[in-house]
Amino acid sequence: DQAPDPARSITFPPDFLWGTATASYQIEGAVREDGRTPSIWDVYAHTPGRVLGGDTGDVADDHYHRWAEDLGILGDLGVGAYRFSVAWPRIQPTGSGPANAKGIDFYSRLVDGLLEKGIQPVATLYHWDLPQELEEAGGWPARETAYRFAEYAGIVADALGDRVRTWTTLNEPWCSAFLGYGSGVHAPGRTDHADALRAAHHLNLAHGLAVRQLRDRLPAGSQVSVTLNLHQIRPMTRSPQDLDAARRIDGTANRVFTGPMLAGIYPEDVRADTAHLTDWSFVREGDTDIIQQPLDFLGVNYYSPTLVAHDEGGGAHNSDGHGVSVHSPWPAGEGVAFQQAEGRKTAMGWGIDPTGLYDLLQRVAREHPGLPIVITENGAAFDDEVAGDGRVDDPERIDYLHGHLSEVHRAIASGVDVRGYFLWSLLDNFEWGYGYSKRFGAVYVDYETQARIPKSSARWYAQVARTGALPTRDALSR
Ligand code: PNW
Repeated sequence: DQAPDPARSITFPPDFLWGTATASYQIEGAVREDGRTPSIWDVYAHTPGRVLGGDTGDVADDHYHRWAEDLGILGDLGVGAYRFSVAWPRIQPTGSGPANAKGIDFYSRLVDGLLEKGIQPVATLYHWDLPQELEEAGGWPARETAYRFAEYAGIVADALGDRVRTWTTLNEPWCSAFLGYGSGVHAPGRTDHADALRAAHHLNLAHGLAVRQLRDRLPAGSQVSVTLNLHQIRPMTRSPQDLDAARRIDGTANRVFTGPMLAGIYPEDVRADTAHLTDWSFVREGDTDIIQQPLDFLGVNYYSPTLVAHDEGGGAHNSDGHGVSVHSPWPAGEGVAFQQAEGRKTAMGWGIDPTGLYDLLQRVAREHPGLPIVITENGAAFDDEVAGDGRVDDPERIDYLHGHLSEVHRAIASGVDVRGYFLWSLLDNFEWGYGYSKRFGAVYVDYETQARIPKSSARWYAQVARTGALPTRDALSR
């Protein structure tokens, strides 16, 4: 590769961390091996009608067996970091008790392999694969699950803490609570808004308890974080009704997590907007002190903005903010209509708007000064195909990444402390309710042969990661 022409590129800070991300259930397969028990996603995916095409994570990318090959691909990409998640049912098959050594061994090998290649491991403790046994004991609406999670966090910290420097407790607790227990489009597929709010609180509590466990066990200099899919909410107009719709959605999308985690409070308006569902007595004295733990950075996942308007009809619009579902995930969503953006969309139907990422970063920096940010996921699904010559050309993905990275750069230039960026995802994988129909990878996976084919976006991203420089749009089109 040629050195970037400074006139035709914008440069990121020299210590900016470039990475890619995956999650255990989406790539590993090997669901019955080495003592692993079913998670809520195994049960959900095996329930007819839940996942598109009846797809399951039984085999996925077979990464559990092909991890060494996948490390080779990561090495070729030249990224400085790799974000993966640890499958709780591999570590504690019943959701409590002693560690399963074979489960630990898998992640231990993976971490050693990353370090050998000079790639920094970034471990997420929970990317949605709750041991089914814990769901049967009540799942996240049950307080006990938070204590079980803290115990599990301690086990993983003891096993990997000597080598993993960067930790994330939860990935996107909004999805776990409101898609899992509210709209039911994610596992375990329950649909009760009061339960979803209880789940949100117990996920918050689990985070706080786990941070304490990590701080007690990890060596000094370790970094501890949480990843939120903060919604960049855009009211359709500045009318008081649209602004109020945006405020209410912001409450259960964002502030029900950032409030207790970063400020030690549940916002009054969120409690008031959901008072018809619950009296919030599940929040016990002292809980918010546990939840509010100092963090080394905030992980932010961003894909698309959320456009909301007051709905004149007053009826609940059943949407997840990106697509339509039968039950609404929004406990305070009565009278709110979700709109689709004009213009280009990804294969998920999500509008492409890189300025949403800029606005979101500005908001986090304004409301939480001094808290560094890492973009732990950003990326897009497109209808990638293998051409006759065996190549996968994905110019739309390059354009998507280019647009979003330009906005990250603009945010950094304006003073926002963004420390890193992780492309979702390294590999095409099991895209939850959409099964294998949506491809987010920089690397194409042939699900018949398990062949990995780096897409043109992988080569493009490798150059960006290696040089720390983003070609200008002008250079991109030449
Ligand atoms: C995130 N929504 O999921 C997850 O962290 C990844 O595992 C996933 O593959 C990726 O984004 C792409 O979807 C989300 O409905 C799923 O708002 C659904 C929503 C948001 C994020």
